[in-house]
Amino acid sequence: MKILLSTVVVALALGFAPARADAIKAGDLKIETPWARATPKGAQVGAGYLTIENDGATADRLTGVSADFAEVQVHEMTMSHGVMQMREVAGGLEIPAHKSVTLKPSGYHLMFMKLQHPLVKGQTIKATLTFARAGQVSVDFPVMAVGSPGPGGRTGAMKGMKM
Ligand SMILES: [Cu+2]
Repeated sequence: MKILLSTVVVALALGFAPARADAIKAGDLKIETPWARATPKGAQVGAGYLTIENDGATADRLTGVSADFAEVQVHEMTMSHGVMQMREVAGGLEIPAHKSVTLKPSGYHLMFMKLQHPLVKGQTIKATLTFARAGQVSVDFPVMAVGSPGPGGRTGAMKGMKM
């Protein structure tokens, strides 16, 4: 019975994930599966996630992100004295040559701060990513449910975490 149930849950999770859109390309970079988490009413912050793949032979760097509904920073999660904390990635997020970097819950994320409106499930938000080499890339982030683990359908390590 347990097995049956979890199969149903997985099927549901897959069924509700957005269709995988074509990757956005910018120079050597490929941006895949952007998504954001819905925020409760009155929340000041939200988070966005995506995968950035570098097909080139030279490292690139995500140096900034802007949006018209919030101030945006690139954050990393760190464990300090047994407590998960987040802080801005100093000097931008490196995307090594021939590697991909995934921003996901409990890891790197885009932090939308001073939200001017809540992030509503089913809507899409836009942000512009600036890379040192690839330049500016406009990305649409579909907003998924508050507790959503994202298009991959798994995180596990999120218990009790808000971001
Ligand atoms: Cu953060």
